Amino acid sequence: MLIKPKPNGIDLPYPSEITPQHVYEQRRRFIAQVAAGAVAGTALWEMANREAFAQAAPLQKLSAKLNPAYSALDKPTAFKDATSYNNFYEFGTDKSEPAVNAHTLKTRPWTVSIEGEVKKPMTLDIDSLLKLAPLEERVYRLRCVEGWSMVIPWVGYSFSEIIKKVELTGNAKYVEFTSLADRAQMPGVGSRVLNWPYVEGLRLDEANHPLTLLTLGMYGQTLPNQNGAPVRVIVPWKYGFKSAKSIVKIRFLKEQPRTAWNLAAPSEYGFYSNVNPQVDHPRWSQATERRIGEDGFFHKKRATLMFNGYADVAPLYAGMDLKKFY
Ligand SMILES: Nc1nc2c(c(=O)[nH]1)N[C@H]1C(S)=C(S)[C@@H](COP(=O)(O)O)O[C@H]1N2
Ligand SMILES: [Mo]
Repeated sequence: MLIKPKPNGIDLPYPSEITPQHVYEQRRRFIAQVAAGAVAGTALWEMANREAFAQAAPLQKLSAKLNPAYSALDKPTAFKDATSYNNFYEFGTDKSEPAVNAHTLKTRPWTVSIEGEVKKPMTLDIDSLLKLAPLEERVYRLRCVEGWSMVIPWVGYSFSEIIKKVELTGNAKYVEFTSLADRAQMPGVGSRVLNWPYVEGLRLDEANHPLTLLTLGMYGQTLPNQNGAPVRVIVPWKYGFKSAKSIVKIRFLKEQPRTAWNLAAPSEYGFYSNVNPQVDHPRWSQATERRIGEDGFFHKKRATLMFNGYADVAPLYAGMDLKKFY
């Protein structure tokens, strides 16, 4: 077998090169479940997962043209991994729970209300959002603050298209994204881990940056519920939690919005939350990460890149102390 030099400096072969894919995927899941103390539940969980997909509204094909200028060359994460290892606390705090629980989310009809400092407030349904601008496919890295990452071919268009459409007043300096919080559809909304609804926000220039993606699909189809159907935002140079799922309201504001994670733990989660290997989380290092499906459980982690590798955004933060504005 050919051993290639590794782009991340790891000189051991990836588990994917020494073991057939289905075997190492199985093994990885097994190890994760041993760690979680849930081995006996493996087969049951697999079944529940398949069943949940069968119960959710079927995904629809979306035609989107790949935007190579905005696509990472990294190998995309397997669809199965991207849809079964999720953070979506409205459906439970365990990584496996959203895949099993999110079939109760009703994604049509669905509207997004756009309000605040705009000249043309409007409520758009999903069909209008799908038609608002040409759909592009963009392969983005997404890095969670917990130290793992994935590579996902998203479908959508720059959020700046929305900004153009609603025409801002001169007072708009920030944007706030609000996720649905409906206890009837979302079992996790009964818990007190976060103040519901889930709220996130960006500075206006961040929201206007072409990389910020109004996201309506992934892997050539509409979003699976566990990934934030029917519409979410993806901000690839920030930690995953900035990328709010299942959005029902977008508000343009004069003042910086309070965000759900910042309210929950202000010393741990700031407003900016740019991926930055030099600024540690108070409880762990952010210097390295594990790529889901590639870097095995006992594998040396790969280095995290400044702004998750999206160096284009650096001018947005010129002159700012990124330790202070974490
Ligand atoms: N509404 C809502 N949005 C959310 C979250 C959440 O719990 N609720 N989790 C965030 C976190 S921590 C991450 S890492 C990403 C995960 O997105 P993915 O499951 O599509 O990979 O979604 C983010 N968006
Ligand atoms: Mo995350």
